[in-house]
Amino acid sequence: MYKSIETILIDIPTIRAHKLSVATMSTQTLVLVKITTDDGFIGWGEATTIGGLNYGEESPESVKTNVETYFAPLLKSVQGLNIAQTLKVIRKSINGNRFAKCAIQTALLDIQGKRLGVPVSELLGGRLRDALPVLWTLASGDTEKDIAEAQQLIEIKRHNAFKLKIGANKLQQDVDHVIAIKKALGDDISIRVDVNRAWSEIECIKGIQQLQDGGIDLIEQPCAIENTNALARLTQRFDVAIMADEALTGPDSAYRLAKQHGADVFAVKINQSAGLIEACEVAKIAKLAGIDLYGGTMLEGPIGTIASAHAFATFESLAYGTELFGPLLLTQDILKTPLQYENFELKVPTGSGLGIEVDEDKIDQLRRQ
Ligand code: MUC
Ligand code: MG
Repeated sequence: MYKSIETILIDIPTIRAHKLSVATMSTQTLVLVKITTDDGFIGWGEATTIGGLNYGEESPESVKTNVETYFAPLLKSVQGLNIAQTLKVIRKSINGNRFAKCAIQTALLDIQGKRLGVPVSELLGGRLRDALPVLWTLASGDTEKDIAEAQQLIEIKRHNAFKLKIGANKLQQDVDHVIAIKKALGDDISIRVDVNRAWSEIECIKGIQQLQDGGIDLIEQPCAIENTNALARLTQRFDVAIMADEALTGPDSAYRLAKQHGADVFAVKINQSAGLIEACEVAKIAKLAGIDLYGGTMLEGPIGTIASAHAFATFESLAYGTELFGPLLLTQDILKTPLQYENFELKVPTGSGLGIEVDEDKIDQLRRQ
């Protein structure tokens, strides 16, 4: 069935330093998984982390090692199982490793889509839209540079909503930076912030009050991952929407958060959820609990980004749009035809599988030796 499972690390410089509270990125490492079947199908998957182990508990190197040491032999050992049965074997045999699981599942869905001649979105229940709104993250660390960057992106109709990464500086400095950008860009432009869990609960109360008064639309993961009670209290306290990001690690945590209405919005991510199927389950839990949705990113390259797009295209409502801009932050592409970003949206491919063509020569040039 599965003839080979190859894992490739690629380090690609970013177009500028990308500053988060947990790390400053100047390169992004893509972990590409290529699965080849006996009957000649090839499927691609991808995992990315942010700043090595700064963001989550998997690193590009751990994903590569664990895919090669544990996932690959397991996949080679399953004979005649369908994709659902194969994923069940993986879930049963391997704990954690959500990012590695996502990369493998993406490649299996790519193969299945190609085999059946349908896009991956159709394997996930069917797409409800062919394009997704995409925001841009301003994270140069400099207010004037961020304003100029945003104005240029509005001008060329690439993005009209922006997320600001804060939490690395003193609270008041960060809040003033956000309000200055909001004032410069005006009422028509949606501004959101991502604190990446940097604030204590008391800092959250002080900061969010000012951001709410300043017209900011969304506050992402302001406090610690484990402190879901604080996230729930902030959700009850403020009118501005509070979003869970790092606190969401798949359907189980989504269910626990939803039970206490611990957020107004869920940032759904395929890597954090352990796969596209699980990301769709997170979305379903949110829908049942009356929680809005946002399509998140782990700053994936084109493969993980388009896999996310196939999943998000099936969501009934996507009230806060997506942040599927990962490939645009990178200086090099690994596709033969780049993804299509136009009119503030990303097009979801209509070809079978992921609907993209990977440039293997480019990958060979870029792969880590
Ligand atoms: C995160 O926490 O949302 C997504 C966009 C970005 O700039 O960083 C990521 C991670
Ligand atoms: Mg976030």
